[in-house]
Order: sequence, then C-alpha cells, then structure tokens
Amino acid sequence: MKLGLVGLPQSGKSTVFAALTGVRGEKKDYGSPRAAPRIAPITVADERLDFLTKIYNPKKTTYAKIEYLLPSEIPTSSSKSERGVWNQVLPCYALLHVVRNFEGSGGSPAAPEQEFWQLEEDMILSDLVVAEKRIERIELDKKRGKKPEGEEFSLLKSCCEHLETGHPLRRKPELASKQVLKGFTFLSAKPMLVIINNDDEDEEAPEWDNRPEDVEMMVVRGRLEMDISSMTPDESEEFLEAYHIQESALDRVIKNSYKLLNRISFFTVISDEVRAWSITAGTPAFEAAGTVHSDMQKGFIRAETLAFEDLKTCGTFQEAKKAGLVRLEGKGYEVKDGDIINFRFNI
Ligand SMILES: Nc1nc2c(ncn2[C@@H]2O[C@H](COP(=O)(O)OP(=O)(O)OP(=O)(O)O)[C@@H](O)[C@H]2O)c(=O)[nH]1
Ligand SMILES: [Mg+2]
Repeated sequence: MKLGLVGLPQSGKSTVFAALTGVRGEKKDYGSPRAAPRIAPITVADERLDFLTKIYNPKKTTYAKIEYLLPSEIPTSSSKSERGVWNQVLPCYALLHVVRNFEGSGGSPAAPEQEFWQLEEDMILSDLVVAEKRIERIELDKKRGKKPEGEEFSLLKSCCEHLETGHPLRRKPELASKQVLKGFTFLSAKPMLVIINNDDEDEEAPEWDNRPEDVEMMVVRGRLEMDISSMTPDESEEFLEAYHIQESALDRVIKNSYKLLNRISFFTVISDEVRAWSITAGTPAFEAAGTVHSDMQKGFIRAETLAFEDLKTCGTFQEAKKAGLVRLEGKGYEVKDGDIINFRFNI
C-alpha cells in the first residue's frame, strides 16, 4: 500500500522523505529524482514482534512494510490545473501532505494554514475538471443517441456539486467509495495525513483558524529529523534528548499512517519465521488467513488466537493456554490488533 508525498514547492517533501528513509538505514538510491518517482518500502518497527522473536528465537523475523512515494513532478503555480502533474501520486492509496512551517529561502514567512488550503483547493479543482470533462463526454454521447449506463452520470453530478462547494471528496465517503468512481482516482478522495514541517527549535503545532476535517495531522521537524537519521545511535542520543524527541518522525508517521488507513497487525509463528501482517481493521479471520496463504483460507478450520498482551503476561504460549487464554475462533472472528494466530486448516 503506497502513500504519496505531496506539498507545495519547497515545503520539505524531499527532506521528509530523506528523514523517513534515513532512520533504519533504508536510504538507498531510489532512482533518478528527476525522471521517476522514488518509492521506499519502509520497515514497520514493532516492539511486539521483537518480543516474539525473543521468546521463539526463530530463524527469521519479518516485519511489515509500508511504502512511501516521492514524486519527481509536483504542481507549480503554472501547471497545477493539469492533471498530468499529479500522475505519479494518482495510484497512491493515501497522501502525505507536507506543509512548510519554517521561514523559507529569501525570508518568506511560514504560512502553513494558507499553504495547506492552497494545495487542497488545487486538488479539489483538479478533481472537478476531471468530473466535468467526463460529464461533458457523456452528454455528447447522449446527443449522439447513446444512452448513459448505470449510475456513473448521476454520481459524477453529485461529485461536481460537492466539489463546487470547495470541499474534498473524502468528506463524502459514501460517495467517494462507489466502485464506478474508482477509475477516476480522485485526489481529494484519498485519505490524507497532514505533516506540518516545523523548524528545528519549534515543537508546537501551529494554531489554525480553519482546521481541515477528515484528515490526520501531525508535526515533524523535517530537517532536524533528517540530520539525526543519518547519525549513529550514539551520536543521535544527545540530539534526541536535547530536542525532546522520544520517537522518530518515521515511527510517528508510520503510526499515523496505520491510523489513517485503519490498519492493524497480527502475528504468525510458522516454520521458524515470526512475522507481522498488516490488514484493515475489521477483517474476519477467514480473510486474514488468505493473506498468509491461500491454502489456509481454502482449508480454514479454526483460528487459534492469543492476544499479544496475554502472551506477555503469561510469558509463554503454554502458560497462556493453561490459563485458558488461547481461543479457537471461527471464520467470522474479527481479527484484533496484536493477535497471534495459528490458522488450523486442512486441504
Ligand atoms: N528550517 C527548516 N528548513 C527546512 C526544513 N525542511 C526542509 N527545509 C529546507 O527547505 C528547503 C526545501 O526543502 P526540500 O525538502 O527540498 O523541499 P521540497 O518540497 O522537496 O522542494 P521541491 O522539491 O523543490 O518542491 C531546503 O533548503 C531545506 O533544507 C525544516 O524542517 N526546517
Ligand atoms: Mg523535492
């Protein structure tokens, strides 16, 4: 699942990307920055998986991954109405909107709220153009005697009406989630995490008069975090303390991304591998089994489930079992964050 970085020019997208990829040494050459987007698969740190590794001592530990995409092309004031400049982020499931909250080059003052709304409006406008064009096309076809099929026309009309009020489509999830509209990859329908990019010394979230709804928001200090991410653990310790950083920007961004995407993790211990799997909250055990292996879904019998916290309290799987904490769940069981699952199956 990819999350694309967007933001006005010079907001700190490249810096935030470098901070994200720098922390666990995942900074690599992700291709030429000019030609193509850079995509970084980032390891999702998880203390629970570390704990499982300690008690099971497996040959292999596999963490979940999450992908961040840095587009090479970004809309500028002259190109923003063109859909083409958004091409690289259109396939992304969600957007990370980086907003400058530090003094820019040439002394331009920070205007995070204003800049946020500027890009937000560009995206809304760009979606409106896409929807209107399609409507025109359908109307033209109608004149030529071709009947419009299904709900597409009326749904697009609803989108236009909503976008014209200046609101993003993500505010209307029941409309935005319609299958017929998926192909339009509306920007304003994508879940969004707003990253306020503060100066090194500034830990505060800025006060906004008009706070966007339906988005997650967080503050990072992009440049500081990028610098720290390139240090050795010993070097960075002093800085983390001096700047009151308890958790790296990366881990906070990942946590917020999971929240935004409504993702949870469950764990498996199979043939010497301890592994984290990421699924959408509310996924039934039957489907979760399918993410691990199609055979487990096909031959699903029961999900032998233990909550991570219970394992931690009891110390071992056997002790937890003795205490009656290991449950046998059926197909419809909603997998919970932190479940350790052994899928019993038969094919
Ligand atoms: N003070 C301060 N400067 C920053 C911070 N983040 C980025 N900068 C500076 O702002 C400038 C732009 O940062 P970039 O990361 O290149 O921004 P960008 O959004 O990728 O820029 P474009 O790709 O040109 O749109 C650079 O000079 C950075 O060093 C920050 O958190 N604090
Ligand atoms: Mg850049």
